[in-house]
Amino acid sequence: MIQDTQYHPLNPDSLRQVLSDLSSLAIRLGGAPSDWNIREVSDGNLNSVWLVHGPSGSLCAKQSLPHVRVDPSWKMPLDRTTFEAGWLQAIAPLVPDMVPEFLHFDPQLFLLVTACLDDHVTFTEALAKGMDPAPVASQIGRFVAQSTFHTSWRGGPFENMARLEGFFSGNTTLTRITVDLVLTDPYHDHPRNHYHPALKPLVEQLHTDPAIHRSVCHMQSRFFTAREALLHGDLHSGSVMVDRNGASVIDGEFSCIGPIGFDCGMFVASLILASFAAPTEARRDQIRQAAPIFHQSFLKAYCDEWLHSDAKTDLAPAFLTRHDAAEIQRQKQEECDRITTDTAGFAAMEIIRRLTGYAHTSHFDNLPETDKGQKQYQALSFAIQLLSDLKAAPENLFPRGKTAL
Ligand code: SR1
Ligand code: MG
Repeated sequence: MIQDTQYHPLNPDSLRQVLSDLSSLAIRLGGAPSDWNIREVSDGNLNSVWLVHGPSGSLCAKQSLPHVRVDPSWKMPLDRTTFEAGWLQAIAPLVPDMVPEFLHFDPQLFLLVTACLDDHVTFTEALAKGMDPAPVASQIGRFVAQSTFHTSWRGGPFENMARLEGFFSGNTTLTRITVDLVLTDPYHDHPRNHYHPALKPLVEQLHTDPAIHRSVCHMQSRFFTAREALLHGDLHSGSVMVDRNGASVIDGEFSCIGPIGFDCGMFVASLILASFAAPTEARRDQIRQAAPIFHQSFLKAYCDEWLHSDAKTDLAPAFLTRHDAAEIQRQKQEECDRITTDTAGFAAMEIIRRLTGYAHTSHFDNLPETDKGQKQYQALSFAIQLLSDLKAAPENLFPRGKTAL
């Protein structure tokens, strides 16, 4: 049992002291502690984050607070950085070029230290500045495929999965937030919900329409019972840092075991939201096209792993299927279809909660008020259409005729 007794929220002075006592980090930064520039850059909902620069190197320090950072009255246990550290260490060997390097974790201070992604911005910010989203979408498709395949029943012996389940099932604090904020609150009146007044008729539909509630129950059941792989758990565009060389995924504090389509759906939802918020039709189409690009990249990388990975697995081991190419194809198709349907359902729910729940997207922030209402209405209508008919949702989300692939 981890004791919280030595915990205290850090400030730049106390962080400087903590870092100076850790020789490998002090050497990385170089010079004397007084030479280090420590800048607080917390902008997520939950934690404190600092970037530290010294004469010879840099790092990023992230500490849990005993409450939600943006709402100190919302008290919260500290263990989220423990799970973020566990997630980073579990997936870094699988996608080493797509996550920041793990440097240190202090379980008493709940302090996680990683490499600093100097000169990166969030994918949200890059989208707002007009970046072509296709290369990042393609890269994140590979990221989700590689990080989930190798932490799934198919990517290793069942003992690996048992170990991951044992650890990440403990992340009940942040999984509770996902369960409430993403999977439940938007479908009834809840004091945390808020939305643009133009969305009122659609919100009433979300609260009362039996077809929507049936789909919500189905997606909730997928989330709880489809124990497929280790997920990032919060893969929106703010969890992806980009520079001109590519993308790095951060913020794995919501990591949990669940359906692979959950991570896919979170990312696709960010693209769909950004496309509806786009200032011109051309830009809207460009961002919209990145959703099928992500999806195709995911499917290709996932199937490549399936065919070429030499992982020892207890799920359909090669000797059961190697003489029957059609059977392999059938199994792959079935699994890809299931992930794609989950992707569409969870994407719809993520779009809905980012417009009507507690934690909104910033994609629409800079639009004039009337535009904002109108564009959010279009985005929400699209998500409601997806969720109302889950069978048709994959084709509506990734129309075959319109894909650039
Ligand atoms: C109280 S936390 C609200 C949201 O912020 C995080 O980034 C997750 O998306 C969570 O749902
Ligand atoms: Mg985050």
